[in-house]
Amino acid sequence: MSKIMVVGAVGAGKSTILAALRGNVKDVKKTQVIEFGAQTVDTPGEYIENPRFYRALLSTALQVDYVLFVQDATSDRSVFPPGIGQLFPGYSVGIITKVDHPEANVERAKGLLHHLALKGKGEVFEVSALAGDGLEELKQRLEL
Ligand SMILES: Nc1nc2c(ncn2[C@@H]2O[C@H](COP(=O)(O)OP(=O)(O)OP(=O)(O)O)[C@@H](O)[C@H]2O)c(=O)[nH]1
Ligand SMILES: [Mg+2]
Repeated sequence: MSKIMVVGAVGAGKSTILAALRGNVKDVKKTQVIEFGAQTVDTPGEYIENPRFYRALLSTALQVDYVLFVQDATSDRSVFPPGIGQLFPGYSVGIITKVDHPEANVERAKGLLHHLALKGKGEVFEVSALAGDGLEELKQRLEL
């Protein structure tokens, strides 16, 4: 069993992905603090959006096997600085979420993740936490 941590913009869908991996997406609330679960670490979007909090994210990442960089497919904005994938300890994986959304643009999201320089094989998964697309594959890949 592995441990995963999610980072990404405010409202990107990080908590909803974790809830979907647990099997229940009801009542997902805005994340206020770093939340430690048995196999998961959820982080508030504000932490990656404000360099002042990078240190907290980096030290927390020491405790996990996989860091999931979450990009909202409906957003044309990246909150990740170039090369950040290499800065984080642990294996990094890109996640494009909300692929079910009518305004989703998966190719644009792929482009936005490109400059992170993800570690390892640079794997990117396309998921919908609400519709369920790609979740089973992600679960298997992350050994959850
Ligand atoms: N259509 C669609 N909406 C989604 C999906 N995942 C999340 N959302 C919506 O996006 C909004 C934000 O989701 P959260 O999971 O709370 O986002 P977050 O990244 O945890 O945000 P912070 O806790 O503020 O950092 C919610 O209204 C979700 O219902 C998805 O796969 N598809
Ligand atoms: Mg959250």
